[in-house]
Amino acid sequence: MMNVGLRTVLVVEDHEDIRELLRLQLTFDGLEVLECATGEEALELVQMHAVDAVLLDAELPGISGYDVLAQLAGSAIPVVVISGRTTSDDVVEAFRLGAHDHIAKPFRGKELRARVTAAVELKRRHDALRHENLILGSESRSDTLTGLANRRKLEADLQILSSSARRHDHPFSVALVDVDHFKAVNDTYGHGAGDQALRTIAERLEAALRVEDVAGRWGGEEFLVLLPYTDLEGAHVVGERLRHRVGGDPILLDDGSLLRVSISIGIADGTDVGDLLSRADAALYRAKAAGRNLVLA
Ligand code: GH3
Ligand code: MG
Ligand code: MG
Ligand code: MG
Repeated sequence: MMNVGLRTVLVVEDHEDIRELLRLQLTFDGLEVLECATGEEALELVQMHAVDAVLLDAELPGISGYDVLAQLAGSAIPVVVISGRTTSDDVVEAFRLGAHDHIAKPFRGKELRARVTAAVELKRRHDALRHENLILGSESRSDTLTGLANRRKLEADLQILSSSARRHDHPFSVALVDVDHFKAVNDTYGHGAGDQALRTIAERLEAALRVEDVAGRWGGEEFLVLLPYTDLEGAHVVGERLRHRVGGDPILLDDGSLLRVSISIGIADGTDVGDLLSRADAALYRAKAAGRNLVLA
């Protein structure tokens, strides 16, 4: 996704000789150069290629450099305007339209290269930051073992879904899922196999749900499932489906052994988050006490 190799500059200049000069300057610094003679072509090229900066002639036939600039504003591609019009008003207008920099014609090669390189560097830092934010964003919401929503994400979704259900008067339920005798799995097969089993259980839970449902890891070997538009009766149906999907087929472990697991589920409906969770927890406790592998409200 990120272009970490060659950096690409798009040169937009209608005079062929000047375009040639600009290209030579930029390739000198190891930049990859795309070129075109009109603003129309420029707008097409930035759609088709990963462009890191645009060197844009202000005076173009057809749509003007300033129009191109205005259309690129907000695209995160820095634009360096190069222009024979060098009054303060022209320069100010370029910056007002979102130019990153302005170079007067005739240009000095070394200065031109420094300015374009600075624009490319800005884009590189922007990409790196965006990449970091994407990773941080998903890491702070997902559980590293199973890839499901983590507790923080579940708590946030619980607030959103329950208040939406309250406002629109829709039913809302949760299912608290706990793996039965999971300590024995670790004790018998080792912690690595236990982790593998949790990943498979998570996959099976997710696969058994509707897209609008949210399944997450509440902690340890406990999962919480949020069921929007679902009353207690519906939650019971979902709970039974989860119980069958998770416990139906044995889990194939890396060492070739087959592991059978079962889950107990406590369900509750309502829109008061604290009350909902404590009732689901109490129901789960009763399911355990009643012999496990059960769904109880
Ligand atoms: P039950 O719920 O049926 O009462 O029995 P249990 O054995 O599942 O309950 P308990 O709460 O005593 O133990 C839960 C076990 O889950 C403890 C721990 O070994 C295991 N566990 C919790 N988190 C993880 C994890 O991330 N990886 C692995 N491998 N095991 C975990
Ligand atoms: Mg021109
Ligand atoms: Mg537990
Ligand atoms: Mg358990």
